[in-house]
Amino acid sequence: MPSAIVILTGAGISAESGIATFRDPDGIWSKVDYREVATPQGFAANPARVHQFYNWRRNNVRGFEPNAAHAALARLERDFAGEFLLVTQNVDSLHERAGSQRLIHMHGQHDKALCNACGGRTIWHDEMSLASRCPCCEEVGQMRPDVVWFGETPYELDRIQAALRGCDLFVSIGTSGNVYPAAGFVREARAAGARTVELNLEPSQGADLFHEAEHGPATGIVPAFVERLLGA
Ligand code: BV8
Repeated sequence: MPSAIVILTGAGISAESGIATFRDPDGIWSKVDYREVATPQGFAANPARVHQFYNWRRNNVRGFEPNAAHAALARLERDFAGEFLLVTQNVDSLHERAGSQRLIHMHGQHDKALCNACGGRTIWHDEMSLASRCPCCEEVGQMRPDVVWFGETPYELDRIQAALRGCDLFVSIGTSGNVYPAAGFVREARAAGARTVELNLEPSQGADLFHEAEHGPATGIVPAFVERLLGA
Protein backbone atom coordinates (compact mmCIF):
# COMPACT_ATOMS: atom_id res chain seq x y z
CA MET A 1 0.00 0.00 0.00
CA PRO A 2 1.51 3.43 -0.98
CA SER A 3 1.85 6.19 1.62
CA ALA A 4 1.39 9.22 -0.67
CA ILE A 5 -0.58 9.36 -3.94
CA VAL A 6 -0.67 12.07 -6.64
CA ILE A 7 -3.27 11.75 -9.41
CA LEU A 8 -3.24 13.81 -12.63
CA THR A 9 -6.37 13.93 -14.78
CA GLY A 10 -7.12 15.33 -18.23
CA ALA A 11 -10.10 15.69 -20.54
CA GLY A 12 -10.40 11.92 -21.03
CA ILE A 13 -11.82 11.41 -17.54
CA SER A 14 -14.79 13.61 -18.47
CA ALA A 15 -15.30 12.13 -21.97
CA GLU A 16 -17.89 9.55 -20.85
CA SER A 17 -19.80 12.31 -19.09
CA GLY A 18 -20.29 13.83 -22.56
CA ILE A 19 -17.63 16.57 -22.50
CA ALA A 20 -15.49 16.70 -25.65
CA THR A 21 -11.75 16.15 -25.32
CA PHE A 22 -9.22 18.34 -27.15
CA ARG A 23 -7.08 16.13 -29.36
CA ASP A 24 -9.27 13.14 -30.16
CA PRO A 25 -10.32 13.01 -33.85
CA ASP A 26 -13.47 15.14 -33.27
CA GLY A 27 -11.96 17.03 -30.33
CA ILE A 28 -12.22 20.75 -29.57
CA TRP A 29 -8.94 21.63 -31.25
CA SER A 30 -10.15 20.00 -34.48
CA LYS A 31 -12.94 22.61 -34.59
CA VAL A 32 -11.30 25.69 -33.08
CA ASP A 33 -7.76 27.11 -33.48
CA TYR A 34 -6.33 27.11 -29.94
CA ARG A 35 -4.26 30.20 -30.83
CA GLU A 36 -7.49 32.18 -31.28
CA VAL A 37 -9.24 31.13 -28.06
CA ALA A 38 -6.65 29.77 -25.60
CA THR A 39 -3.80 32.32 -25.71
CA PRO A 40 -3.43 35.86 -24.27
CA GLN A 41 -2.71 37.05 -27.83
CA GLY A 42 -6.00 35.58 -29.05
CA PHE A 43 -7.86 37.32 -26.23
CA ALA A 44 -6.18 40.65 -26.95
CA ALA A 45 -6.98 40.35 -30.67
CA ASN A 46 -10.62 39.34 -30.30
CA PRO A 47 -11.95 39.16 -26.72
CA ALA A 48 -15.54 38.67 -27.90
CA ARG A 49 -14.49 35.47 -29.74
CA VAL A 50 -12.81 34.11 -26.60
CA HIS A 51 -15.82 35.00 -24.42
CA GLN A 52 -18.06 33.21 -26.92
CA PHE A 53 -15.83 30.09 -26.73
CA TYR A 54 -15.85 29.93 -22.93
CA ASN A 55 -19.55 30.84 -22.70
CA TRP A 56 -20.20 27.83 -24.97
CA ARG A 57 -17.99 25.55 -22.83
CA ARG A 58 -19.55 26.80 -19.55
CA ASN A 59 -23.09 26.25 -20.91
CA ASN A 60 -22.16 22.96 -22.58
CA VAL A 61 -21.02 21.37 -19.30
CA ARG A 62 -24.22 22.33 -17.46
CA GLY A 63 -26.13 19.26 -18.57
CA PHE A 64 -23.39 16.73 -17.81
CA GLU A 65 -22.81 14.69 -14.67
CA PRO A 66 -19.69 13.25 -13.04
CA ASN A 67 -19.11 9.61 -14.04
CA ALA A 68 -17.91 6.47 -12.23
CA ALA A 69 -14.25 7.47 -12.71
CA HIS A 70 -14.76 10.83 -10.94
CA ALA A 71 -16.65 8.99 -8.18
CA ALA A 72 -13.86 6.42 -7.80
CA LEU A 73 -11.26 9.17 -7.25
CA ALA A 74 -13.49 10.82 -4.63
CA ARG A 75 -13.78 7.42 -2.89
CA LEU A 76 -10.00 6.95 -3.00
CA GLU A 77 -9.46 10.37 -1.40
CA ARG A 78 -12.00 9.51 1.32
CA ASP A 79 -10.85 5.95 2.09
CA PHE A 80 -7.07 6.21 1.59
CA ALA A 81 -5.29 6.87 4.88
CA GLY A 82 -2.11 8.46 3.44
CA GLU A 83 -1.28 11.75 1.66
CA PHE A 84 -3.52 12.40 -1.38
CA LEU A 85 -3.60 15.11 -4.05
CA LEU A 86 -5.69 15.24 -7.22
CA VAL A 87 -4.33 17.62 -9.89
CA THR A 88 -6.59 18.24 -12.87
CA GLN A 89 -5.92 19.96 -16.18
CA ASN A 90 -9.68 20.16 -16.65
CA VAL A 91 -11.55 23.41 -16.17
CA ASP A 92 -14.94 21.72 -15.59
CA SER A 93 -16.22 21.10 -12.04
CA LEU A 94 -17.04 17.39 -12.32
CA HIS A 95 -14.39 16.36 -9.75
CA GLU A 96 -15.86 18.70 -7.11
CA ARG A 97 -19.39 17.57 -7.94
CA ALA A 98 -18.26 13.93 -7.44
CA GLY A 99 -16.96 14.87 -3.95
CA SER A 100 -13.22 15.45 -4.51
CA GLN A 101 -11.81 18.08 -2.12
CA ARG A 102 -8.00 17.80 -2.13
CA LEU A 103 -7.98 19.09 -5.70
CA ILE A 104 -5.94 21.59 -7.74
CA HIS A 105 -7.19 23.01 -11.03
CA MET A 106 -3.76 23.74 -12.54
CA HIS A 107 -5.35 25.22 -15.70
CA GLY A 108 -8.02 27.15 -13.80
CA GLN A 109 -11.81 26.84 -13.97
CA HIS A 110 -14.28 28.19 -16.48
CA ASP A 111 -16.76 28.80 -13.64
CA LYS A 112 -14.45 31.51 -12.29
CA ALA A 113 -13.73 35.00 -13.62
CA LEU A 114 -10.54 37.03 -13.28
CA CYS A 115 -10.55 40.84 -13.48
CA ASN A 116 -7.63 42.27 -15.47
CA ALA A 117 -8.10 45.61 -13.67
CA CYS A 118 -8.00 44.54 -10.00
CA GLY A 119 -6.95 40.88 -10.11
CA GLY A 120 -10.12 39.89 -8.27
CA ARG A 121 -11.38 36.33 -8.78
CA THR A 122 -15.08 35.50 -8.52
CA ILE A 123 -17.40 32.57 -9.22
CA TRP A 124 -18.99 33.10 -12.65
CA HIS A 125 -21.76 30.88 -14.02
CA ASP A 126 -23.36 33.28 -16.50
CA GLU A 127 -22.37 34.63 -19.88
CA MET A 128 -19.25 36.79 -19.82
CA SER A 129 -18.66 39.60 -22.31
CA LEU A 130 -16.97 42.94 -22.77
CA ALA A 131 -20.01 44.45 -21.01
CA SER A 132 -19.42 42.35 -17.86
CA ARG A 133 -18.73 44.33 -14.68
CA CYS A 134 -16.21 43.20 -12.07
CA PRO A 135 -18.02 42.44 -8.77
CA CYS A 136 -14.86 43.55 -6.88
CA CYS A 137 -13.85 46.86 -8.49
CA GLU A 138 -16.94 47.63 -10.60
CA GLU A 139 -14.78 48.08 -13.74
CA VAL A 140 -16.50 47.13 -17.01
CA GLY A 141 -14.79 45.34 -19.90
CA GLN A 142 -11.90 43.90 -17.86
CA MET A 143 -13.25 40.39 -17.15
CA ARG A 144 -11.67 37.19 -18.51
CA PRO A 145 -12.24 33.50 -17.78
CA ASP A 146 -9.98 32.37 -14.91
CA VAL A 147 -8.28 29.71 -17.03
CA VAL A 148 -4.56 29.25 -17.87
CA TRP A 149 -3.90 29.84 -21.56
CA PHE A 150 -0.88 28.68 -23.56
CA GLY A 151 2.12 30.75 -22.54
CA GLU A 152 0.66 31.47 -19.08
CA THR A 153 1.96 29.89 -15.89
CA PRO A 154 -0.20 27.07 -14.51
CA TYR A 155 -1.56 27.49 -10.97
CA GLU A 156 -0.04 26.07 -7.75
CA LEU A 157 3.02 24.49 -9.40
CA ASP A 158 5.05 24.75 -6.15
CA ARG A 159 2.43 22.77 -4.25
CA ILE A 160 2.15 20.23 -7.07
CA GLN A 161 5.92 19.73 -7.37
CA ALA A 162 6.27 19.32 -3.60
CA ALA A 163 3.61 16.60 -3.72
CA LEU A 164 5.37 14.89 -6.65
CA ARG A 165 8.66 14.90 -4.74
CA GLY A 166 6.98 13.20 -1.79
CA CYS A 167 4.76 10.64 -3.52
CA ASP A 168 5.29 6.91 -3.95
CA LEU A 169 2.42 6.44 -6.41
CA PHE A 170 1.67 8.72 -9.40
CA VAL A 171 -1.35 7.93 -11.58
CA SER A 172 -2.10 9.78 -14.84
CA ILE A 173 -5.68 9.43 -16.09
CA GLY A 174 -7.30 10.55 -19.38
CA THR A 175 -4.57 12.81 -20.71
CA SER A 176 -2.70 12.68 -24.03
CA GLY A 177 0.54 13.92 -22.46
CA ASN A 178 0.83 16.76 -24.98
CA VAL A 179 0.76 19.77 -22.68
CA TYR A 180 3.58 20.85 -20.39
CA PRO A 181 4.40 21.16 -17.55
CA ALA A 182 1.67 18.55 -16.74
CA ALA A 183 3.12 16.07 -19.25
CA GLY A 184 6.43 16.21 -17.38
CA PHE A 185 4.99 15.31 -13.95
CA VAL A 186 5.62 11.60 -14.53
CA ARG A 187 9.37 12.32 -14.84
CA GLU A 188 9.33 14.22 -11.53
CA ALA A 189 7.46 11.38 -9.83
CA ARG A 190 9.89 8.78 -11.18
CA ALA A 191 12.82 10.89 -9.98
CA ALA A 192 11.23 10.75 -6.53
CA GLY A 193 11.16 6.96 -6.72
CA ALA A 194 7.38 6.70 -7.21
CA ARG A 195 5.60 3.89 -9.00
CA THR A 196 3.98 5.49 -12.08
CA VAL A 197 0.78 4.24 -13.71
CA GLU A 198 -1.09 5.45 -16.81
CA LEU A 199 -4.85 4.79 -17.06
CA ASN A 200 -5.99 5.97 -20.49
CA LEU A 201 -8.09 4.93 -23.48
CA GLU A 202 -4.89 4.44 -25.47
CA PRO A 203 -1.13 4.93 -24.94
CA SER A 204 -0.37 8.66 -24.46
CA GLN A 205 2.58 10.65 -25.84
CA GLY A 206 4.49 9.82 -22.68
CA ALA A 207 3.39 6.18 -22.35
CA ASP A 208 6.99 4.89 -22.31
CA LEU A 209 7.69 6.92 -19.15
CA PHE A 210 5.26 4.92 -17.02
CA HIS A 211 6.12 1.72 -15.12
CA GLU A 212 2.61 0.35 -15.73
CA ALA A 213 -0.37 1.11 -17.96
CA GLU A 214 -3.96 0.03 -18.39
CA HIS A 215 -5.89 1.05 -21.49
CA GLY A 216 -9.66 1.31 -21.74
CA PRO A 217 -12.56 3.65 -20.90
CA ALA A 218 -12.01 5.50 -17.61
CA THR A 219 -15.38 4.45 -16.17
CA GLY A 220 -14.17 0.84 -16.34
CA ILE A 221 -10.46 0.91 -15.52
CA VAL A 222 -10.42 3.67 -12.86
CA PRO A 223 -12.97 2.16 -10.42
CA ALA A 224 -11.27 -1.25 -10.84
CA PHE A 225 -7.86 0.30 -10.14
CA VAL A 226 -9.15 2.05 -7.01
CA GLU A 227 -10.86 -1.14 -5.81
CA ARG A 228 -7.60 -3.09 -6.10
CA LEU A 229 -5.61 -0.31 -4.44
CA LEU A 230 -7.94 -0.02 -1.44
CA GLY A 231 -8.38 -3.75 -1.19
CA ALA A 232 -4.61 -4.36 -1.16
C1 BV8 B 1 3.66 27.17 -19.58
C2 BV8 B 1 -6.85 26.24 -21.46
C3 BV8 B 1 5.54 28.40 -18.81
C4 BV8 B 1 -7.93 25.92 -20.51
C5 BV8 B 1 -5.02 24.75 -21.97
C6 BV8 B 1 7.83 22.19 -23.61
C7 BV8 B 1 7.82 21.77 -24.92
C8 BV8 B 1 6.94 22.34 -25.85
C9 BV8 B 1 6.04 23.33 -25.46
C10 BV8 B 1 6.04 23.73 -24.15
C11 BV8 B 1 6.94 23.18 -23.23
N1 BV8 B 1 6.72 23.79 -22.05
C12 BV8 B 1 5.74 24.70 -22.19
C13 BV8 B 1 5.29 24.67 -23.47
C14 BV8 B 1 4.22 25.49 -24.05
C15 BV8 B 1 2.83 24.89 -23.81
C16 BV8 B 1 2.70 23.48 -24.31
O1 BV8 B 1 2.81 22.53 -23.53
N2 BV8 B 1 2.42 23.34 -25.58
C17 BV8 B 1 2.21 22.00 -26.12
C18 BV8 B 1 0.98 22.00 -27.03
C19 BV8 B 1 3.45 21.52 -26.82
N3 BV8 B 1 2.50 24.94 -22.39
C20 BV8 B 1 2.04 26.09 -21.86
O2 BV8 B 1 1.95 27.13 -22.49
C21 BV8 B 1 1.66 26.07 -20.36
N4 BV8 B 1 2.33 27.17 -19.72
O3 BV8 B 1 4.36 26.28 -19.97
O4 BV8 B 1 4.12 28.34 -18.97
C22 BV8 B 1 5.88 27.79 -17.52
C23 BV8 B 1 6.18 26.42 -17.45
C24 BV8 B 1 6.53 25.87 -16.23
C25 BV8 B 1 6.62 26.68 -15.12
C26 BV8 B 1 6.32 28.03 -15.22
C27 BV8 B 1 5.96 28.61 -16.41
C28 BV8 B 1 0.15 26.28 -20.19
C29 BV8 B 1 -0.60 25.07 -20.62
C30 BV8 B 1 -2.11 25.25 -20.38
C31 BV8 B 1 -2.77 25.61 -21.67
N5 BV8 B 1 -4.21 25.66 -21.50
N6 BV8 B 1 -6.32 24.98 -22.00
C32 BV8 B 1 -9.05 25.29 -21.29
O5 BV8 B 1 -9.61 25.99 -22.14
O6 BV8 B 1 -9.31 24.12 -21.01
S1 BV8 B 1 -4.38 23.29 -22.56
C33 BV8 B 1 -5.56 22.12 -22.87
O7 BV8 B 1 -4.83 20.87 -23.01
C34 BV8 B 1 -6.53 21.87 -21.75
O8 BV8 B 1 -6.26 22.60 -20.56
C35 BV8 B 1 -6.33 20.39 -21.45
O9 BV8 B 1 -6.62 20.11 -20.15
C36 BV8 B 1 -4.90 20.24 -21.78
C37 BV8 B 1 -4.38 18.84 -21.88
O10 BV8 B 1 -5.18 18.10 -22.78
P1 BV8 B 1 -5.76 16.68 -22.28
O11 BV8 B 1 -6.50 16.89 -21.02
O12 BV8 B 1 -4.64 15.70 -22.26
O13 BV8 B 1 -6.80 16.34 -23.42
P2 BV8 B 1 -6.52 15.63 -24.81
O14 BV8 B 1 -7.74 15.79 -25.63
O15 BV8 B 1 -5.21 16.10 -25.35
O16 BV8 B 1 -6.32 14.08 -24.45
C38 BV8 B 1 -7.41 13.34 -23.93
C39 BV8 B 1 -6.90 11.94 -23.62
O17 BV8 B 1 -7.98 11.18 -23.03
C40 BV8 B 1 -6.46 11.17 -24.86
O18 BV8 B 1 -5.22 10.54 -24.58
C41 BV8 B 1 -7.56 10.12 -25.05
O19 BV8 B 1 -7.04 8.90 -25.55
C42 BV8 B 1 -8.06 9.92 -23.64
N7 BV8 B 1 -9.48 9.50 -23.57
C43 BV8 B 1 -10.50 9.86 -24.39
N8 BV8 B 1 -11.64 9.25 -23.98
C44 BV8 B 1 -11.33 8.53 -22.88
C45 BV8 B 1 -9.96 8.68 -22.60
N9 BV8 B 1 -9.34 8.06 -21.59
C46 BV8 B 1 -10.10 7.28 -20.79
N10 BV8 B 1 -11.43 7.08 -20.98
C47 BV8 B 1 -12.07 7.69 -22.01
N11 BV8 B 1 -13.39 7.47 -22.19
